[in-house]
Order: sequence, then C-alpha cells, then structure tokens
Amino acid sequence: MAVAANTPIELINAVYGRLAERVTLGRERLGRPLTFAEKVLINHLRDPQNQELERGRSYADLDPDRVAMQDATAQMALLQFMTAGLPEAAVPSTVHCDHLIQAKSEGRIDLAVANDVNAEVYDFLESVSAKYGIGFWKPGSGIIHQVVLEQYAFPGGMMIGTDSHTPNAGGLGMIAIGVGGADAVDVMTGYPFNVRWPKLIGVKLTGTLSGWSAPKDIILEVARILTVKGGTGAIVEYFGPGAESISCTGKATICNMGAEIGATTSLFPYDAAMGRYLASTDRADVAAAADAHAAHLRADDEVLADPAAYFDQVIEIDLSTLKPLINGPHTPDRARKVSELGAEAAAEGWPMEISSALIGSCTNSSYEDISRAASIARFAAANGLVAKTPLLVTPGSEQVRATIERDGLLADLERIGATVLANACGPCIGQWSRSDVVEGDTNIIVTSYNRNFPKRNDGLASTLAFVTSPETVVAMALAGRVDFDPTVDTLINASGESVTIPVPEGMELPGKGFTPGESSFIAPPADSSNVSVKVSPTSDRLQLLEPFDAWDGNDFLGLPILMKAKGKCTTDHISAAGPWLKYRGHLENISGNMFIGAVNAFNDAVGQGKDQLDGSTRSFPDIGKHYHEAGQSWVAIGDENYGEGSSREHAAMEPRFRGAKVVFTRSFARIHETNLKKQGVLPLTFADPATYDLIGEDDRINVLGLADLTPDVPVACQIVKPDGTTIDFEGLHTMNDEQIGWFRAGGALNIIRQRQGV
Ligand code: MIC
Ligand code: SF4
Repeated sequence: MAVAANTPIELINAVYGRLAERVTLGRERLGRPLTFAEKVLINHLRDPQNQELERGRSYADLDPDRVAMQDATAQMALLQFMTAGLPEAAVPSTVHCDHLIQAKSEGRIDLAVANDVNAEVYDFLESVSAKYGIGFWKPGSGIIHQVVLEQYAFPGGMMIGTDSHTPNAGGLGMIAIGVGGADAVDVMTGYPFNVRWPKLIGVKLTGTLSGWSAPKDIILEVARILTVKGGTGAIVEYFGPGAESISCTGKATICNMGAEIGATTSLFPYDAAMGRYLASTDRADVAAAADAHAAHLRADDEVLADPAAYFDQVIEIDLSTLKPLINGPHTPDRARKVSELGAEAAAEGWPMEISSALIGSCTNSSYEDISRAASIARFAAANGLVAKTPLLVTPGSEQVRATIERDGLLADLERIGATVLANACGPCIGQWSRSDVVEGDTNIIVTSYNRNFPKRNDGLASTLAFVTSPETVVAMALAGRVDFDPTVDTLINASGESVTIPVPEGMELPGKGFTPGESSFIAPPADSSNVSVKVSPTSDRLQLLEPFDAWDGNDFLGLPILMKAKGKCTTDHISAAGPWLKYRGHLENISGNMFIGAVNAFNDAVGQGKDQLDGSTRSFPDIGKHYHEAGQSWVAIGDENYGEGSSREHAAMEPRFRGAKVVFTRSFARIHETNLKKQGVLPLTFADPATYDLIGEDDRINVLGLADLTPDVPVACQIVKPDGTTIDFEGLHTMNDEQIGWFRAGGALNIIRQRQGV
C-alpha cells in the first residue's frame, strides 16, 4: 500500500461515495433523523444492515480509514503487529516521532540530542515502518495530532490513533478515537475496530467568543460541567451558531481536550471554517469534495431543531458570556475564572509567583493560537515589558514553526524572553529537564496543555500545574503572578508606567499560506522484501514480545492485593512517563515503574506497599517482580475512573506481565479498561461501591465461576480476611463474548497468533 504524506482524494471520495446511501439506511434502521456522529459511524460499520445499534450497550465493528501512532506507543503496537507475520498493514498507517524529545536547551539542540540518544528506537520505528508499508514522520516533524490535522484528517472520515488525544481531528469533522496498541493491531491486521456504540452528548454553542475568551475556555467549561468522567462512553457532538464562529484549529483544541472528560471522541460538523483550513493546508480538493456532500456532514435539521430528543444529554454554552478560565491543579476539571485564581491561591496557601509559563502542545499550537499569543508579546515588547517567568514555546508541527518564524511571530515571543523548543511533546509529557526547582519546592506553572496530573510535566509532586489558553499563559508570564487578571489589571513597565495589555488579536490562518519547513516524511518503499527490522537481544530499550500464558481454566483463589490505590489513579500513576519513556519498547524494563505514582490506600505512601510473601515494605514494582518470580498471581484495586488519561497500554501490560489477574475498581476509564481486557486481565467494578472500603491490606481475594463467565452476568467474588472469614461481593464486567475469548486465550498476542495461524 502506498502511504503518502496526506490522505489521497480517492480514499476520501470512496468514503463520500457511500455516505448518502448509508445515511438513508441509518435513518431507516433507527427510524429517525441522525446526528452527525451517527452518520459517520454508520458509514464506517462493517455490517451496516445487521449491526446492533443500542447506545451504551451494543459493541460495534467499525472499519476506520486510517491508523496513526506516536513513537512512545508505536513501539509496543508494532512489536505486537510484527507477531502477525503479515507483509503489510491493512489500512493506511503512520508513525510520528514526537514524545521522546527532551526539552532542555532549545529546539535545534534538543532535537539533535534526541536523534542521538534515541537512535536505536528511531531506527527500529523507521525500519519497521518501511517493512510493513507504514508512513514515517521523523523526529522534528511535529506532534502527531497537529500533523494529522494538517495532512490526514478529513470531514466525515474515521481514524483510530494510539494516543488519547487522537480526537483532535474532530476539529476537522472526523471521528477520531484514541486506543491502545492492541486495538490498532486489530485494524492493521484487517480486523474491525470494536467499540461500544456510544451515547451522545450534544453541546449547543450560541453567541461568539470575544475579548480574552478562547476556544480553550469552551472545553475548560465543558470539563467543569461534565468532570473527568462525565464523557465516558459518549461522543460529544458540538453544533449551533457558535460552532460556526470558531476556527477549525480552535475546534480541534476543543475536541483534543475532550479526552480529559473521558469522551470516546468529540467532533464538529463540517462548515466554512473547515473548508478554509483545508484550502490553506493545500487540500482545496478535499474541501470541494466535502462541500459536495455537506448536507450529510452535519446533523439532520430535526436534530438541530430539537436536540434533547436525539442526544442523551444536551449542554448549552453561550460563548458571548464565557469568561477566561484556568483549571487545576492536579485535575483538568477543577475550574474557576482567571479573575478568581488569586483569591483561591491565597485561601489555599499556594504561591502567588509563577515559576514557568509554557505554551504549545498538541492542544494549543495552531497558527491562530500563536498569533494571538504573539500579539500580546509584540505589544509588551513595544511597551517596555518582558516575561517575568521563563516562557517556553512548543510549536505543534514543523509547518506551524516555519510559518510563524517566517511571519515574525516567533521573534515577537522571543523579544519578551521566550525559548522555542522542538516541535514535540516536551514538557507536556515530562520530557523537561528543569533545574530551577527541586522536589519539595511548591511552585506553580501555567500551561496551554491539556493534562495537569501531579508530576506530569517535570516529575515533581510539588509542582502545581494549571491549564488555560495560550494568550492567558503569556499574559500571566508578563505578570509573573497568578493573581493577575489581564482583563482588568495593569502592569508596571521598565519606565515605571502603568500598562494595560490590550485584548489579544489573532489570525485564523496565515495570510501568505503555510510554508512546510523542512519536510521529514518517509514513505515506505514499494518493495520492502530486503528491509530487515532489527531488535538487538541485548537492547535495554527494545524487547520482542512473548505471548502471555492462556487462562488455565481455574478460578482465582487467595490472591494477594499488590496495590490498593487511594483517590485518583491515572495511567501516569500506573506507568509514569518522563524518564520512563525510554523503556516503552521493553516490557520488562518499563515494569520497573509499575504503580510508582499510586497512593497506597492503606497508609498513604506513594509507590510502595507490603509484600505479602515476606511481610517487607517494598516499592510496588519490586513487589511485582518478587510475585512474578515466585509465580504468585495477584490483584490490584482502584477507585473511581481508574486508568484515566493516556492510552498507553503499558499500564495494562506491566501488571499483566507481573502476574495481575484482576483489577477491581469503582469505575474505569474507557481506553484503560479495554487495554486490560485486550491483555487478558479481568477488569471488574464493585457492584456495591462500598466494597472498596471493606478490603484490608492482608486480605486475599477469590474470584469464582470463571468457567461460566457470561456477558452481563456479575462475577461472584470473595474477600478472605486473615482469620479466614469471608465477605461475598459481586464484580461487574462489560465483556461481550469476543472479549471473554481474549481473557480465555490470555490476551491479544495469542489472539493474533490464532487469527493468523502463526
Ligand atoms: C499523554 O498525553 O498522556 C500521552 C503521552 O500522549 C499518552 C500516550 C502515551 O502515554 O504514550 C496519551 O495521551 O495517550
Ligand atoms: Fe504529546 Fe502532550 Fe499532546 Fe500527549 S497531550 S500527544 S504528550 S503534546
């Protein structure tokens, strides 16, 4: 398959060619008008006539148009794909090198260091891509979601990506879903993508943004309303007159951060702003094709007239009254107005000074974002102001970087002291070599990123991270304080004058068009028979995968609790990023970080607990290693929304590798729950959430009746107290027959073998 640096118009025409017929079928089958998300989903069903379509219940088989993978997750995905023994990926797929570049000095230097330090991994990814017909975007080309938006996304398309912020492409009207690597392998080996037929949350936007309010404030407000788990199992579909007033990249910001509310994905209907973006990114042909099918690239009129009758939940936001928001620390749904942060910081005893301000990331690094941020910087420089904190800029792609450099916007930011980092994730994923603070220094950073879990950006639990729009970040960098409200407060400049920062002004798209910069896409060769993929047996960064053992047919009896997590336990707590990213291709080595961020519910210690085999206190990864070597299986326990955040399947594979059989929680985040199922770990939720509180440190767990595991039937479980008394409880699961099959087979690698007969 020829994989190019863009989506061929023929592929898009094929999708549009069946759209009208599928929409008619969908209306017939459901007996009602359709939302836009339903049209796109129905157009990608493998069996549109017979697929069950019950929201929140049915599992649907879908055929995405594309697969995208970033370097930190692609390693595990492609190590799994290789075991299938196929000549090439079954659908157009790409790999993007963005997560492994550490921010230390500035973009060019950091990129050169990364190319050196990560050579082995980049060589692996480049060669495995070449071997299997996968497009390869070299380090420096940009962050996966920005590159996908610029090159591959198209209205009405469907893709999956091994990264939770894949929904960014919803800004261009695409259903784009974040998945674990094993899901990507299904699609790359020609099998459908299987996901619950989603519920639908409609967000009606009225009015228009003005002043300091930005698209970021819309999603910060949605996060406030829905919280980090409010979108679980749902697609968030935006519509209304306010939607049309937002640029395509602004829409992408909103969809991107829909990951933070747990949504399956988010999307906007096709409109003129998307058409303009397509034309500006050299895809006028795609815009013309979308224009020709525009009637089907939006919800039906009846839906728009009476959304409450068609969506499971409807939220209305008046953009004209929306004020700039800033969310954090520790969770992206803790929202308040920027104007209220100072008072809250005083009440909470947080520092008033900001230690660093950071803009960019896959969420907020568009031309429009940077032009609004740069407008403030330009004014500031002309009026004797400079940033009072370090200001770090990560452009989302080489195309954006080269364009903002050409148009003088980077120079505007540099004039107030900004440092331009590589076109990569950098500090957003803990790839930040920071020396100005150390653990224990309570300090505040403000970012235009999307996540703000403890330790996420700099590995320090004492850093309090807040997320807001890029323009607000730059204003706060000029003030250096959190009790600064740029809409009313003034700053004192070098000459002692009082200066009011004007309302930011941006440009939706570059007047002179985009410039590609240094193109760094490598298409796979037509004939890859002489390409060899090398994984050194002595490598400490890459390790070939062996299938896990199949289920032995027995119930689980007397399993110790390796870890019971208190409160938030995200994938960052389960499998930390930052320095551990280097082991993303080596399951054994990365298992050294298992649960190191989790708070032990028995004693509030972080990352350590009691080894039940010898009674000692050890780190969770050490206990895991000990149990593994001793052949002792175990369970883990989590609270609400366990596994929130990233798509990284390492958070499921590490426990599986070390012998976890079951993870019990009060509730799961979608991608992580699927990742556990895929790797052969049973994800069970307590039928009675109070059961969580009954489990003690020295208790054991029994899981019974596994031979009769059946969809929709609770699993009988027992807590066995140290004195031998038992407490019965029920564990609920969401597995269908196929997923029960994954559990029995011992996980995805065995399934791949069975399917391919290898
Ligand atoms: C993230 O934002 O947490 C990441 C790093 O991009 C992850 C993927 C990963 O852990 O590799 C994600 O969002 O899925
Ligand atoms: Fe990279 Fe951060 Fe975006 Fe994840 S959220 S893809 S780490 S920039």
